[in-house]
Amino acid sequence: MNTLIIFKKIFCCLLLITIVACGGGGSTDKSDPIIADLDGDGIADDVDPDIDGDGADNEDDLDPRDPDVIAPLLSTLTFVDDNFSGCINNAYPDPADDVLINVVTALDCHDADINSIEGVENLVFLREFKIYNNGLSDISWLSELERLTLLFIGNAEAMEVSNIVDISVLSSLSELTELRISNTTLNDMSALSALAKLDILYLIKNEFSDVTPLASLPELTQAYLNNNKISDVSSLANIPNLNRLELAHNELINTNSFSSFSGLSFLHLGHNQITDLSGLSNLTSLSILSLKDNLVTDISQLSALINLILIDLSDNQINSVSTILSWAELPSVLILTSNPIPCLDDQALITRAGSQGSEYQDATTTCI
Ligand SMILES: [Ca+2]
Ligand SMILES: [Ca+2]
Repeated sequence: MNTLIIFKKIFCCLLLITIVACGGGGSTDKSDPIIADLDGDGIADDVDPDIDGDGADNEDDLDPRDPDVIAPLLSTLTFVDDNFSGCINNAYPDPADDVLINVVTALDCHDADINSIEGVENLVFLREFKIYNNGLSDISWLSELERLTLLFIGNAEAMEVSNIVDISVLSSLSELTELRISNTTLNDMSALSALAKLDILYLIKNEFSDVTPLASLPELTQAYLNNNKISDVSSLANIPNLNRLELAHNELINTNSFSSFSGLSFLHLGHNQITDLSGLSNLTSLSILSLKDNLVTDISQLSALINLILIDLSDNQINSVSTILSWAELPSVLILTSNPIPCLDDQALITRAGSQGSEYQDATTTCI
């Protein structure tokens, strides 16, 4: 056989193998769901930050699998409240340089005389929304904002009470990590039980009494529940990382619910009707404790709380401070104003605070 023909046959064979290998390999990649690569950039979909290759990352893409869809222009949306519209325009001020709504990720529209947030449901990329101190009553427009991680609603304490009476929409905002609801007449927080990522919660000045919905929030570290109608927080004892708990101006009459809160470092129980501190005796992680304005007479149960940096016991009926005098060192700040303690002990504390360089707010005007 002619050597040229043999050479041609071998060459064709090799070429065919190459075509089959390359072509076959490519089509296998695209049809195999395990290594699907929609935009063919060599990065598999499950690890590709921009699956459709349209330049918008998946989390900023209204349809991460359609290269023809990213997000509508902000100028195509309408908002019924001119003041809300004005706040958005102030935040994204150049209408000529129109923006896609995927850049509208944070809005601070507090104190802006806004009565309706209708239209916000289209700002689906919103992650942080501050809309407190306005005239809102209907917050159901938040239901589509699944990316929200931070939300402030309600009014400041000094303002009129908020008209918001229905917060059921919040149960769908499962990405929330920080939520503030203040100065409302709300008394049912059950919508919050679904917010499994909630870390910081302010519910100041409302009418809540039952806090059990918070028991299912494993990430909660800070709860500010001042100015409500709470008398029992025992349901919160199993929240693993709860570190700061504020319950000033509530309806607590004892400290029994606190005996299991061993991880707390900050506890504010001021302005309640507490007489007995026995529930605090093993909270040895506490560094800041306020019992201001209660009905405490005996503080001997605090003897083990040697890690306290600040303790406010002002405006109580404390008649003995021997527990505090037995500590090797005073807290950095000790407040005993307006208590009937022995004047000799008051003087002793003044002297010790002076020598230790700590702050002592004395009981000189009320000591006996
Ligand atoms: Ca890809
Ligand atoms: Ca994309």
